[in-house]
Amino acid sequence: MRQFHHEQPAAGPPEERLRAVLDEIDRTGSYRHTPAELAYGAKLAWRNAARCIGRLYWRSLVVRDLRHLSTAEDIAAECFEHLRVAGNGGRIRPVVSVFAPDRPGRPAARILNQQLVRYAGHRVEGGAGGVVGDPAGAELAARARELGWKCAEDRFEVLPLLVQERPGERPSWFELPDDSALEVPLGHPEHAWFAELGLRWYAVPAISDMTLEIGGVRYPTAPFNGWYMGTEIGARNLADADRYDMLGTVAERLGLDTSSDRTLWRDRALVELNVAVLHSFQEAGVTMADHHTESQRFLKHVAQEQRLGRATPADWSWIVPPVSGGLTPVYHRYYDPVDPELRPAFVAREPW
Ligand code: HEM
Ligand code: NRG
Repeated sequence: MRQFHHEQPAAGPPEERLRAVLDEIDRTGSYRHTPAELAYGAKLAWRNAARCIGRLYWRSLVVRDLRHLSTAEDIAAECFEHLRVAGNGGRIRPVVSVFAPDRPGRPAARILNQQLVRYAGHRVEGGAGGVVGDPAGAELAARARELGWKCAEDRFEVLPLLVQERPGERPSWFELPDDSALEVPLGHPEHAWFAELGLRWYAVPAISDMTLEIGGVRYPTAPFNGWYMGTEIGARNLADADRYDMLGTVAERLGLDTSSDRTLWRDRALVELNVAVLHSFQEAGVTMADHHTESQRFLKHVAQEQRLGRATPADWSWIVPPVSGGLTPVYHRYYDPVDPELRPAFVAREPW
């Protein structure tokens, strides 16, 4: 509360509001943020996110105040609207949708998905004992199937949204409407065969499994999104051996010598995969940052904050991109130390 009043001088001195908050806590065990406190708190939680390279634009976060909604149906409907507002036809806007908070003795509903849009994974019997689709979406797909979801077992099948209103209760599931999950088919600017691989990815990374904590109030249902940095898809989601594991296939189509690690066939395939991701999002008119640009923006943010007399805690191992680390300026320095107690923050959600 003091930080809000300090950074937003128009709100006046904090004392009167602090007294009212303490009084409300005495009477009810908690307190309600004003819309301005909620909006600023959410922006501060982004500014404080030590693992996030995208923080330059923290002031522009669109905060949707949906605290009056707590049923699974209402939450699902507004999550789909979140994706439309954020997707914005490709010009992606950073958005957070804040639903009802936990109250004393009365936890709020939770979204069980890691992200609002994610692909299902299906374990296939026999053979290599592998997974069709995204292994990171296998657990949720299994849960959705138990609840009656029928899946086509495609490689890129968008998972339904699972919302649980109370601990131990059967979650409700909701198929995403077609117009809510914008997707981009992947092709390569020079290799026509790349499109035949049938790869695609969704436009909006919207994390839905973190709790937004502001001034001691916990909002466990507060999905947020920005835009993708290409490497998240090209160097991790499609490349990791425990995700889509595409490097072998890409190297083979490129005709690379895969007989030894020393030919750097993985590295060469990785670059072309990342070229394809950036090229395809651009062609589709969907916002995406490359790791060089986003690194420069981040250091601009650090410098700007320093001029304002503020630290920018950052976790080097998350900030440095997973390809070409040393080519980006974020690699060549250290950052202010991370304090896990810093608030407001997006925190990993504890199981209930
Ligand atoms: C993490 C980029 C917007 C909060 C990350 C990561 C990247 C990134 C690359 C690391 C992810 C990983 O390695 O898996 C961006 C970009 C944005 C953006 C390019 C464009 C605007 C946002 C927004 C918020 C946010 C709007 C919240 C309001 C976070 C948090 C993490 C994170 C909390 C850590 C997630 C975790 O611990 O798993 N971001 N971000 N980011 N970002 Fe951002
Ligand atoms: N690496 C994850 C997404 C993590 C958050 N990244 C963002 N966040 N860009 C993935 O799906 O690849 N964001 O809010 O923009």
